Amino acid sequence: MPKKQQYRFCVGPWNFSTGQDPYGPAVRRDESFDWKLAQLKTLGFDAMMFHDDDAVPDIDSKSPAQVLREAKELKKRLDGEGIVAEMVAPRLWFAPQTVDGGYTSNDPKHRRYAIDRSRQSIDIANVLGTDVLVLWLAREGTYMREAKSGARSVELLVEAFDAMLKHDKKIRLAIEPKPNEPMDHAYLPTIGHALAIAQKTRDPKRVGCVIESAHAILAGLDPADEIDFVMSFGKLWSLHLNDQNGLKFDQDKPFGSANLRVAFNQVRALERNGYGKNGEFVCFDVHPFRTTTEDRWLQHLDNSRRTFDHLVEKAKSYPEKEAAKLIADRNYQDLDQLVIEHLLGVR
Ligand code: GLO
Ligand code: MG
Repeated sequence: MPKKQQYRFCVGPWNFSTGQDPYGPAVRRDESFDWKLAQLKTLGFDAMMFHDDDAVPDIDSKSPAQVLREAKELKKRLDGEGIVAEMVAPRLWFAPQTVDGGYTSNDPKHRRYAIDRSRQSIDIANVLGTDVLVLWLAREGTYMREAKSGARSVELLVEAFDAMLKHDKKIRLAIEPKPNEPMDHAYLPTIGHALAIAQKTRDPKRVGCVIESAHAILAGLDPADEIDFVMSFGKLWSLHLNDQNGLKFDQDKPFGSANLRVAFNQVRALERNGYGKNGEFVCFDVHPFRTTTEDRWLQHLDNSRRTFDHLVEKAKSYPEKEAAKLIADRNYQDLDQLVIEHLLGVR
Protein backbone atom coordinates (compact mmCIF):
# COMPACT_ATOMS: atom_id res chain seq x y z
CA MET A 1 0.00 0.00 0.00
CA PRO A 2 1.39 3.45 -0.81
CA LYS A 3 2.29 5.51 2.22
CA LYS A 4 -0.01 8.33 3.20
CA GLN A 5 1.29 11.66 2.00
CA GLN A 6 2.37 13.83 4.84
CA TYR A 7 4.80 16.68 4.94
CA ARG A 8 7.85 17.08 7.14
CA PHE A 9 9.68 20.38 7.25
CA CYS A 10 13.29 21.39 7.16
CA VAL A 11 15.47 24.50 7.24
CA GLY A 12 19.17 25.38 7.18
CA PRO A 13 21.15 27.32 9.80
CA TRP A 14 21.77 30.06 7.18
CA ASN A 15 18.03 30.76 7.14
CA PHE A 16 18.35 32.36 10.59
CA SER A 17 20.22 35.22 9.00
CA THR A 18 21.34 38.45 10.57
CA GLY A 19 20.36 40.79 7.74
CA GLN A 20 23.79 41.52 6.34
CA ASP A 21 23.72 42.36 2.62
CA PRO A 22 26.22 43.87 0.14
CA TYR A 23 25.08 47.35 1.23
CA GLY A 24 25.13 47.07 4.98
CA PRO A 25 26.11 45.09 8.06
CA ALA A 26 24.12 42.71 10.25
CA VAL A 27 21.05 44.18 11.92
CA ARG A 28 20.20 41.25 14.19
CA ARG A 29 22.38 39.45 16.72
CA ASP A 30 23.91 36.18 15.61
CA GLU A 31 22.82 33.19 17.61
CA SER A 32 24.67 30.00 18.40
CA PHE A 33 24.11 26.83 16.44
CA ASP A 34 22.59 25.20 19.54
CA TRP A 35 20.05 28.00 19.82
CA LYS A 36 19.05 27.56 16.16
CA LEU A 37 18.75 23.83 16.61
CA ALA A 38 16.57 24.26 19.68
CA GLN A 39 14.09 26.44 17.74
CA LEU A 40 13.28 23.81 15.13
CA LYS A 41 10.90 21.56 17.05
CA THR A 42 9.02 24.48 18.52
CA LEU A 43 8.49 25.76 14.95
CA GLY A 44 7.24 22.36 13.76
CA PHE A 45 10.39 21.43 11.83
CA ASP A 46 11.90 17.93 11.87
CA ALA A 47 15.11 18.29 9.93
CA MET A 48 18.06 20.55 9.25
CA MET A 49 20.08 21.07 6.06
CA PHE A 50 23.85 21.37 6.45
CA HIS A 51 26.65 22.90 4.48
CA ASP A 52 29.79 20.91 5.24
CA ASP A 53 31.12 23.86 7.25
CA ASP A 54 27.82 24.29 9.13
CA ALA A 55 28.38 20.73 10.33
CA VAL A 56 32.10 21.25 11.00
CA PRO A 57 33.04 24.94 11.28
CA ASP A 58 36.45 26.01 9.91
CA ILE A 59 36.54 22.72 8.05
CA ASP A 60 39.63 23.50 5.98
CA SER A 61 41.78 23.93 9.09
CA LYS A 62 40.95 20.44 10.40
CA SER A 63 42.33 16.98 9.66
CA PRO A 64 40.00 14.38 8.06
CA ALA A 65 39.93 12.47 11.37
CA GLN A 66 38.98 15.58 13.33
CA VAL A 67 36.27 16.45 10.78
CA LEU A 68 34.69 13.02 11.22
CA ARG A 69 34.99 13.24 15.00
CA GLU A 70 33.14 16.56 15.02
CA ALA A 71 30.51 15.23 12.61
CA LYS A 72 29.89 12.34 15.03
CA GLU A 73 29.49 14.79 17.92
CA LEU A 74 26.98 16.74 15.85
CA LYS A 75 25.03 13.57 15.08
CA LYS A 76 24.70 12.95 18.82
CA ARG A 77 23.36 16.48 19.37
CA LEU A 78 20.88 16.05 16.52
CA ASP A 79 19.70 12.73 17.94
CA GLY A 80 19.32 14.38 21.33
CA GLU A 81 17.04 17.04 19.81
CA GLY A 82 15.14 14.52 17.66
CA ILE A 83 16.25 16.34 14.50
CA VAL A 84 17.31 14.59 11.29
CA ALA A 85 20.03 15.81 8.91
CA GLU A 86 18.28 16.22 5.56
CA MET A 87 21.35 16.73 3.40
CA VAL A 88 24.94 17.91 3.32
CA ALA A 89 26.20 20.41 0.70
CA PRO A 90 29.85 21.30 0.08
CA ARG A 91 30.03 25.10 0.44
CA LEU A 92 32.31 25.63 -2.52
CA TRP A 93 31.76 29.32 -3.00
CA PHE A 94 33.57 30.80 0.04
CA ALA A 95 37.07 29.38 -0.27
CA PRO A 96 39.95 31.22 -2.00
CA GLN A 97 40.39 28.12 -4.17
CA THR A 98 36.91 28.52 -5.68
CA VAL A 99 36.94 32.19 -6.66
CA ASP A 100 36.64 31.14 -10.32
CA GLY A 101 34.45 28.11 -9.62
CA GLY A 102 35.37 24.71 -8.22
CA TYR A 103 34.70 21.83 -10.59
CA THR A 104 34.97 24.10 -13.65
CA SER A 105 37.90 26.22 -12.51
CA ASN A 106 40.62 26.67 -15.09
CA ASP A 107 43.18 25.71 -12.43
CA PRO A 108 43.58 21.92 -11.96
CA LYS A 109 44.70 22.38 -8.32
CA HIS A 110 41.46 24.20 -7.56
CA ARG A 111 39.39 21.54 -9.31
CA ARG A 112 41.12 18.93 -7.15
CA TYR A 113 40.31 20.96 -4.01
CA ALA A 114 36.61 21.09 -5.02
CA ILE A 115 36.41 17.36 -5.65
CA ASP A 116 38.28 16.46 -2.44
CA ARG A 117 36.02 18.71 -0.42
CA SER A 118 32.92 17.18 -2.06
CA ARG A 119 34.13 13.68 -1.20
CA GLN A 120 34.67 14.80 2.38
CA SER A 121 31.10 16.16 2.42
CA ILE A 122 29.90 12.69 1.45
CA ASP A 123 31.79 11.24 4.43
CA ILE A 124 30.07 13.81 6.66
CA ALA A 125 26.68 12.91 5.14
CA ASN A 126 27.35 9.27 6.01
CA VAL A 127 28.07 10.14 9.62
CA LEU A 128 24.98 12.36 9.83
CA GLY A 129 22.81 9.60 8.36
CA THR A 130 21.72 11.14 5.05
CA ASP A 131 22.33 9.85 1.53
CA VAL A 132 21.64 13.21 -0.14
CA LEU A 133 24.48 15.48 -1.23
CA VAL A 134 23.10 18.80 -2.48
CA LEU A 135 25.11 20.56 -5.15
CA TRP A 136 24.23 24.21 -5.56
CA LEU A 137 26.77 25.01 -8.28
CA ALA A 138 27.20 28.61 -7.21
CA ARG A 139 30.34 29.58 -9.10
CA GLU A 140 30.24 26.93 -11.83
CA GLY A 141 29.81 29.45 -14.60
CA THR A 142 31.53 32.60 -15.75
CA TYR A 143 31.41 36.35 -15.46
CA MET A 144 32.24 36.45 -19.17
CA ARG A 145 31.77 33.56 -21.54
CA GLU A 146 35.19 33.85 -23.15
CA ALA A 147 36.83 32.95 -19.82
CA LYS A 148 35.97 29.23 -19.96
CA SER A 149 34.95 26.66 -22.52
CA GLY A 150 31.32 25.65 -22.07
CA ALA A 151 31.96 22.29 -23.75
CA ARG A 152 34.96 21.55 -21.49
CA SER A 153 32.95 22.65 -18.46
CA VAL A 154 30.33 19.99 -19.16
CA GLU A 155 33.10 17.37 -19.23
CA LEU A 156 34.59 18.73 -16.00
CA LEU A 157 31.22 18.68 -14.23
CA VAL A 158 30.66 15.07 -15.29
CA GLU A 159 34.18 14.15 -14.10
CA ALA A 160 33.45 15.74 -10.72
CA PHE A 161 30.06 14.03 -10.34
CA ASP A 162 31.61 10.71 -11.34
CA ALA A 163 34.32 11.10 -8.69
CA MET A 164 31.60 11.60 -6.05
CA LEU A 165 29.47 8.68 -7.27
CA LYS A 166 32.57 6.48 -7.24
CA HIS A 167 33.55 7.60 -3.75
CA ASP A 168 30.34 6.21 -2.27
CA LYS A 169 28.02 3.63 -3.80
CA LYS A 170 24.92 4.88 -2.00
CA ILE A 171 25.22 8.65 -2.20
CA ARG A 172 22.65 10.50 -4.32
CA LEU A 173 23.62 13.82 -5.88
CA ALA A 174 20.84 16.39 -5.85
CA ILE A 175 21.70 19.28 -8.17
CA GLU A 176 20.12 22.63 -7.24
CA PRO A 177 20.01 24.63 -10.47
CA LYS A 178 20.08 28.42 -10.49
CA PRO A 179 20.50 30.49 -13.67
CA ASN A 180 22.62 33.34 -12.28
CA GLU A 181 23.97 35.00 -9.12
CA PRO A 182 26.74 34.97 -8.12
CA MET A 183 27.76 34.27 -11.74
CA ASP A 184 26.52 36.11 -14.80
CA HIS A 185 25.46 32.77 -16.28
CA ALA A 186 25.58 29.35 -14.63
CA TYR A 187 26.32 26.15 -16.52
CA LEU A 188 23.34 24.22 -15.10
CA PRO A 189 20.60 26.87 -14.99
CA THR A 190 17.47 24.70 -14.98
CA ILE A 191 16.09 21.31 -13.99
CA GLY A 192 16.25 20.22 -17.63
CA HIS A 193 20.01 20.84 -17.66
CA ALA A 194 20.45 18.91 -14.40
CA LEU A 195 18.49 15.91 -15.70
CA ALA A 196 20.36 15.97 -18.99
CA ILE A 197 23.83 16.00 -17.41
CA ALA A 198 22.77 13.17 -15.08
CA GLN A 199 22.57 10.94 -18.16
CA LYS A 200 26.25 11.50 -18.90
CA THR A 201 27.41 10.31 -15.46
CA ARG A 202 28.48 6.80 -14.48
CA ASP A 203 25.24 6.22 -12.54
CA PRO A 204 22.40 8.44 -13.85
CA LYS A 205 19.85 7.06 -11.41
CA ARG A 206 21.81 8.55 -8.49
CA VAL A 207 21.85 12.06 -9.96
CA GLY A 208 18.67 14.04 -9.36
CA CYS A 209 17.49 17.47 -8.31
CA VAL A 210 16.49 20.04 -5.74
CA ILE A 211 14.07 22.68 -6.96
CA GLU A 212 14.16 26.14 -5.45
CA SER A 213 11.09 28.24 -6.32
CA ALA A 214 13.09 31.48 -6.63
CA HIS A 215 15.68 29.90 -8.91
CA ALA A 216 12.98 28.67 -11.32
CA ILE A 217 11.39 32.11 -11.34
CA LEU A 218 14.80 33.72 -12.03
CA ALA A 219 15.07 31.38 -15.04
CA GLY A 220 11.70 32.70 -16.26
CA LEU A 221 10.03 29.35 -15.51
CA ASP A 222 7.03 28.31 -13.45
CA PRO A 223 8.26 26.33 -10.43
CA ALA A 224 5.09 24.17 -10.55
CA ASP A 225 6.01 23.05 -14.08
CA GLU A 226 9.56 22.30 -12.93
CA ILE A 227 8.11 20.16 -10.10
CA ASP A 228 5.82 18.22 -12.47
CA PHE A 229 8.66 17.76 -14.94
CA VAL A 230 11.28 16.42 -12.53
CA MET A 231 8.79 14.33 -10.59
CA SER A 232 7.79 12.55 -13.79
CA PHE A 233 11.39 11.26 -13.72
CA GLY A 234 11.15 10.37 -10.00
CA LYS A 235 14.03 12.74 -9.28
CA LEU A 236 12.81 15.45 -6.92
CA TRP A 237 14.82 14.55 -3.83
CA SER A 238 14.54 17.86 -1.98
CA LEU A 239 12.78 21.15 -2.30
CA HIS A 240 13.58 24.76 -1.39
CA LEU A 241 10.31 26.64 -1.25
CA ASN A 242 10.44 30.44 -1.10
CA ASP A 243 9.32 33.35 -3.26
CA GLN A 244 10.76 35.87 -5.65
CA ASN A 245 9.37 39.10 -7.02
CA GLY A 246 10.43 38.91 -10.67
CA LEU A 247 13.87 39.03 -12.21
CA LYS A 248 15.97 40.60 -9.47
CA PHE A 249 18.63 39.36 -7.08
CA ASP A 250 17.71 36.11 -5.31
CA GLN A 251 15.26 37.39 -2.70
CA ASP A 252 14.44 34.24 -0.69
CA LYS A 253 11.12 35.73 0.42
CA PRO A 254 8.71 33.75 2.60
CA PHE A 255 6.79 31.11 0.66
CA GLY A 256 3.77 32.67 -1.10
CA SER A 257 4.87 36.21 -0.23
CA ALA A 258 5.14 37.54 -3.80
CA ASN A 259 2.72 35.36 -5.77
CA LEU A 260 0.19 33.27 -3.91
CA ARG A 261 -1.18 31.68 -7.06
CA VAL A 262 2.26 30.46 -8.16
CA ALA A 263 2.74 29.08 -4.61
CA PHE A 264 -0.69 27.37 -4.78
CA ASN A 265 0.25 25.71 -8.06
CA GLN A 266 3.50 24.42 -6.56
CA VAL A 267 1.59 22.83 -3.69
CA ARG A 268 -0.93 21.32 -6.14
CA ALA A 269 1.96 19.85 -8.13
CA LEU A 270 3.47 18.35 -4.95
CA GLU A 271 0.10 16.89 -3.99
CA ARG A 272 -0.59 15.39 -7.39
CA ASN A 273 2.85 13.78 -7.59
CA GLY A 274 2.92 12.50 -4.00
CA TYR A 275 5.95 14.49 -2.84
CA GLY A 276 7.10 13.30 0.58
CA LYS A 277 5.95 9.69 0.18
CA ASN A 278 9.55 8.52 -0.13
CA GLY A 279 10.69 10.49 2.88
CA GLU A 280 11.52 13.76 1.09
CA PHE A 281 11.34 16.94 3.16
CA VAL A 282 9.84 20.34 2.39
CA CYS A 283 12.63 22.83 3.10
CA PHE A 284 12.16 26.57 3.23
CA ASP A 285 15.16 28.47 1.86
CA VAL A 286 13.86 31.79 3.15
CA HIS A 287 15.35 34.80 4.93
CA PRO A 288 13.80 37.45 7.17
CA PHE A 289 13.42 40.89 5.64
CA ARG A 290 16.29 43.15 6.69
CA THR A 291 13.76 45.32 8.51
CA THR A 292 12.73 42.43 10.77
CA THR A 293 13.55 42.99 14.43
CA GLU A 294 15.14 40.35 16.65
CA ASP A 295 11.93 39.55 18.49
CA ARG A 296 10.26 38.55 15.17
CA TRP A 297 13.15 36.90 13.41
CA LEU A 298 11.77 33.36 13.35
CA GLN A 299 8.53 34.56 11.86
CA HIS A 300 9.55 34.01 8.21
CA LEU A 301 9.97 30.30 8.97
CA ASP A 302 6.70 29.97 10.85
CA ASN A 303 4.87 32.03 8.23
CA SER A 304 6.22 29.96 5.33
CA ARG A 305 5.12 26.73 7.01
CA ARG A 306 1.69 28.15 7.85
CA THR A 307 1.17 29.39 4.29
CA PHE A 308 2.21 25.97 3.02
CA ASP A 309 -0.31 24.23 5.32
CA HIS A 310 -3.10 26.58 4.22
CA LEU A 311 -2.26 25.97 0.57
CA VAL A 312 -2.40 22.21 1.12
CA GLU A 313 -5.94 22.75 2.42
CA LYS A 314 -6.68 24.94 -0.62
CA ALA A 315 -5.34 22.23 -2.94
CA LYS A 316 -7.47 19.58 -1.23
CA SER A 317 -10.63 21.70 -1.32
CA TYR A 318 -10.12 22.90 -4.91
CA PRO A 319 -13.43 22.32 -6.75
CA GLU A 320 -12.02 19.68 -9.10
CA LYS A 321 -15.36 18.72 -10.66
CA GLU A 322 -16.33 22.27 -11.43
CA ALA A 323 -12.86 22.90 -12.83
CA ALA A 324 -13.01 19.75 -14.97
CA LYS A 325 -16.31 20.87 -16.46
CA LEU A 326 -14.88 24.30 -17.33
CA ILE A 327 -11.80 22.63 -18.86
CA ALA A 328 -14.00 20.31 -20.95
CA ASP A 329 -15.91 23.36 -22.20
CA ARG A 330 -12.62 25.19 -22.89
CA ASN A 331 -13.98 27.92 -20.66
CA TYR A 332 -10.64 29.06 -19.27
CA GLN A 333 -12.01 32.52 -18.62
CA ASP A 334 -14.25 31.21 -15.86
CA LEU A 335 -11.60 28.70 -14.78
CA ASP A 336 -9.28 31.65 -14.12
CA GLN A 337 -11.90 33.29 -11.92
CA LEU A 338 -12.66 29.99 -10.17
CA VAL A 339 -9.00 29.80 -9.07
CA ILE A 340 -8.97 33.43 -7.94
CA GLU A 341 -12.17 33.15 -5.96
CA HIS A 342 -11.09 29.82 -4.45
CA LEU A 343 -7.86 31.46 -3.25
CA LEU A 344 -9.79 34.46 -1.98
CA GLY A 345 -12.01 32.12 -0.03
CA VAL A 346 -15.22 33.54 -1.48
CA ARG A 347 -16.27 30.33 -3.23
C1 GLO B 1 21.36 30.13 -3.00
C2 GLO B 1 20.98 28.77 -2.68
C3 GLO B 1 21.54 28.28 -1.38
C4 GLO B 1 21.57 26.78 -1.35
C5 GLO B 1 22.31 26.25 -0.16
C6 GLO B 1 22.40 24.75 -0.19
O1 GLO B 1 20.89 30.74 -3.92
O2 GLO B 1 19.60 28.65 -2.69
O3 GLO B 1 20.82 28.78 -0.30
O4 GLO B 1 20.27 26.28 -1.34
O5 GLO B 1 23.57 26.80 -0.14
O6 GLO B 1 23.43 24.33 -0.99
MG1 MG C 1 18.38 26.96 -2.10
